[in-house]
Amino acid sequence: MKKKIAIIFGITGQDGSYLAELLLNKNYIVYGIKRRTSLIHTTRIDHIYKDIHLKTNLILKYGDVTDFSNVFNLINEIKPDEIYNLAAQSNVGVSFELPEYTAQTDSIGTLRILEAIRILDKKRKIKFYQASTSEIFGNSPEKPYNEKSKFEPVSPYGTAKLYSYWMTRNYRDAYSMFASNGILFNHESPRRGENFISRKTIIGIIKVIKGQQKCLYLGNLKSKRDWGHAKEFVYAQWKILQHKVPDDFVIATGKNYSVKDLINLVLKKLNIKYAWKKDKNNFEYAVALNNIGQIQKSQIIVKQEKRYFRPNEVHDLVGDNRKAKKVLKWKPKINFEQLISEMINSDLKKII
Ligand code: NAP
Ligand code: F7E
Repeated sequence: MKKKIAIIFGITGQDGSYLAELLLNKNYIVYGIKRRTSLIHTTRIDHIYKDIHLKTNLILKYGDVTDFSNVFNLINEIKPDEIYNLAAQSNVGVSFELPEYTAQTDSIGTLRILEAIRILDKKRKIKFYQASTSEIFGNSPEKPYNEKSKFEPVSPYGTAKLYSYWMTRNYRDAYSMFASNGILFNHESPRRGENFISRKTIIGIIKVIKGQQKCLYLGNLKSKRDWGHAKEFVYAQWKILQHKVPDDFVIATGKNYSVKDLINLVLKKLNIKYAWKKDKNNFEYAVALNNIGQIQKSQIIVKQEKRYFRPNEVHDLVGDNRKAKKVLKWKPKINFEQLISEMINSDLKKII
């Protein structure tokens, strides 16, 4: 049987690496699109990458979704069965500092891929997956969020992703393209970027124990997120493209926790006794109640710091995954505590 060919835009990212593993296991030929960077950063996929000179099912190509001729030529040359658009400036906080670049990548980047497919694939054979996000719901009032909930994004990232969400639907309706959105809620793993809250907290607290940093500085502790495991969430991405018709799906666990719950769990798992206090500006901080590792009793180990607050915040995200469960037969199995334990164990091995 002819092997399926997939393009992954964003293969060097957290999801791209898990998706590449999944597709290779399913006997796909995978073309991974990576950006040119001054240092090679393929660490998340090095374990599956083989010498290009040998016969391999994983081929890496340079590409950037801000360059239409590049996107067009790649799709024209590779002639894929499936395209996964995971490429994005994916950090919500950073999107306030880089709003235009975020739009170029997260909005117009998607449009470039859709346009290339529209022009090249007259027979409408290519299936397109768009990495949409719970950030498009923003602070919309009715929770848990489902496929019919109102969109009210509150960041340049959420707004840019909403444009891509609608363009994916518009191209599906206008040109009969197989174009689907996965509206994914937060998902983490040992491969999560180091400046997202889960990984930042875990790495930060381990470093405080080892004496490599004095304190972990964070922003808003009150916001709540619906955190799942990236490995399970990329399986949903693949399932969305295997469904008989193109459609949009919320992918979430259905349970949410606050940032403070996350910190409490990490501190507990690392056997640190602590107490939360407030300073005169009402900023919270956690003080150690025991000596452990390099931490001295009474040391401030976690502290809120103004610079890590965002100009606007999504307060409370929780998803309703019933459609994905029913239609795709997708169901998350790994719970929040198991996810955080796996991440802690992985970073304990890395930080010596
Ligand atoms: P990630 O780790 O930040 O990976 C993003 C990928 O996009 C990286 O490979 C990155 O390359 C690439 N990229 C960035 N700008 C690009 C450009 N201009 N051209 C081509 N590639 C570019 O993100 P992730 O967590 O894997 O998420 C995957 C996708 O799902 C993203 O679109 C994200 O917005 C979306 N999403 C994520 C979550 C989540 O909780 N993880 C939830 C909902 C939606 P470099 O390695 O060179 O930076
Ligand atoms: O923040 C708060 C922050 O950056 C979670 C991306 O994958 O999921 C992710 O976006 C919460 C927010 O993820 C710090 O204010 C406090 O309330 O881990 P995060 P995010 O913004 O939810 C969605 C679904 C995506 O689509 C995105 O691509 O934690 N927080 N203090 C902090 N967050 C960070 N990063 N750093 C702090 O110091």
